[in-house]
Amino acid sequence: MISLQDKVVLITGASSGIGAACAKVFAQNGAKLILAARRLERLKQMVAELNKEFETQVYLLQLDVRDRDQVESVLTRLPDSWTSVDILINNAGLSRGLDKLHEGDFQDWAEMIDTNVKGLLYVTRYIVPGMVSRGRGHVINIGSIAGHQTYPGGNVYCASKAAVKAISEGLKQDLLGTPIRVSSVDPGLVETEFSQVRFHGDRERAKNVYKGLTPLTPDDVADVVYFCATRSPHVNISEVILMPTDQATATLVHRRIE
Ligand code: NDP
Ligand code: 8X3
Repeated sequence: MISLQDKVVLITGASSGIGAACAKVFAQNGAKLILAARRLERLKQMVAELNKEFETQVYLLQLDVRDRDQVESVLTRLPDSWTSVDILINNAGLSRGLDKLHEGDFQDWAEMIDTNVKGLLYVTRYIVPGMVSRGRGHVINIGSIAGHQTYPGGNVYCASKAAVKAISEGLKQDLLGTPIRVSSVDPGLVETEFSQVRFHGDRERAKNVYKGLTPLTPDDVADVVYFCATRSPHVNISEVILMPTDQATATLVHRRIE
């Protein structure tokens, strides 16, 4: 097992859900954290919480991963003690809407493609060269079961996660011969703010997504991310699909009547 002590871990989308849970597990294990998201206030609250429990060194980045100039500017101007990113967790992402493709909203499509695909590419493009020159590093992308199976109304979100799958595979191929590892952690239903974001703030509709089943928690996913990050250097966990026991496929779930 690899120790995470003093490893520099950059987590995008750290202000909520899976990203926030990853921050906690990596803090618990002595890593130094660069936490990025658009909502800086949320990140500051998280640091206050983390500091109650752990003596974590944290550097915060207010960052919209869709903005390539901003990504370049913040990632190429990291303070000296934060430039050597050991682990990049590309987690920032979202779904918008569940409309049929032919009725879809252009703005929703743009947000998903710009965040889940282009944003992930931008961050990767600015971080991986340093990993290559230092001869160490690990990129962990948060994909989804939606990248493996398409579901009605999932169209563009599923396409964006299928793109993440292809990018993870392509990156690994392009880094072959270096010690850099690439993993994709691909969950099924996880209860976070994800569905509230998908349904543009409709909390009732969001709650119904998880009704009658026991979804994964963000901590369940963070646990798998941690597992990937701590294997021996010669072991690359390429892809992990994890789903709630109550879920068999992207569309087949077991709901108990409440
Ligand atoms: P949350 O909505 O709880 O968290 C999403 C995070 O992404 C937030 O921290 C948000 O921060 C950040 N984010 C969104 N857009 C941007 C942006 N443009 N720039 C920077 N950060 C951004 O959802 P989850 O924790 O569930 O989602 C995390 C990842 O997990 C996503 O990639 C999602 O697709 C994936 N996933 C989720 C599943 C689920 O069922 N919940 C299942 C499978 C995969 P902020 O708004 O502050 O910028
Ligand atoms: C999130 C899981 O099934 O809602 O990626 O698309 S799903």
